[in-house]
Amino acid sequence: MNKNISIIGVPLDLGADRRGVDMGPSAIRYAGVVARLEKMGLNIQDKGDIPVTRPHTFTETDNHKYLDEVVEANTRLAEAVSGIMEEGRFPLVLGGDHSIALGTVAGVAKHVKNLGVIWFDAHGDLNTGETSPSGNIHGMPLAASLGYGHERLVQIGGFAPKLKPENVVIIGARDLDAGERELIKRIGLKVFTMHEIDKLGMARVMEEAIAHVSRNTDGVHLSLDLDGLDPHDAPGVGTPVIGGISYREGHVAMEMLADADILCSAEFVEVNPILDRENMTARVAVALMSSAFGDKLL
Ligand code: EXY
Ligand code: MN
Ligand code: MN
Ligand code: MN
Repeated sequence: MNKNISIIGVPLDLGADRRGVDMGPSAIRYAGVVARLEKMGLNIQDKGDIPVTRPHTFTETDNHKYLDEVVEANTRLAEAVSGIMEEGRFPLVLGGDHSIALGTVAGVAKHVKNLGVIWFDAHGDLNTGETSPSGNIHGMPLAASLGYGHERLVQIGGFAPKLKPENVVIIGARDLDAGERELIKRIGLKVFTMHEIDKLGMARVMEEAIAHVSRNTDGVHLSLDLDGLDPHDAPGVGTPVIGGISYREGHVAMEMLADADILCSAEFVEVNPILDRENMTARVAVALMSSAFGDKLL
């Protein structure tokens, strides 16, 4: 596993149209991410935050809120992530709302021919402007990375699509919109909903998920939305959905990813300290990261 990690924060909340998630990177740093990972013997470089333009007024383009600003921030992020990959380091991106996956995946996919993705989330993030009930771009990044949706989102980083459906799995889904279900069926996307996690257990789900994303790929990106966890364990998120992944299930999932040694990049998103209790969600994010990078209990 790559022991050289570059951290980059993205203080973006415009994709969620919900204030507070822009403070996610600060909350995660405050929770001690650098010290925790350094203690594990990893080489950590914190590259600071991507600049995000604050709009003066609300804008909406074809059911996409703040399209210009989200595209601009993600274009910058894609370049920064691509630069980290070029240096042979592992990009660890701190969100920010989940629209930042547009830039992270673009930057990583530029360097990894067949990129696998594990998408931990209560949601599918598979909407387009046509299907989105909210116009919030954080509900669209997986669709756009697969080549579906607004051309400006699909083309971030200057190429498309970034992902093939057979190289992607979603884990933890329990709130999918009608248009998202339709797309999942149409393109045959592998989704482990909470039903499969309850029935098979997280360990078996991860075995299957890891086999699926590593079969025909050259590296795997982990996109972890903290709302994939149960709101009891991760309350500081803007779109909580009850009945989610437990803290322990999250840990065994991360430990199995570390053992499989397939990750080339990761992002932890949707941490909103305003909605949190005692920075618990940021602390959970840091704990999950350490497990994903191979920290062991014994
Ligand atoms: N599916 C809903 C929408 O598109 O508006 C909710 C999306 C929430 C997205 C979150 C962060 O993963
Ligand atoms: Mn999400
Ligand atoms: Mn979500
Ligand atoms: Mn359960």
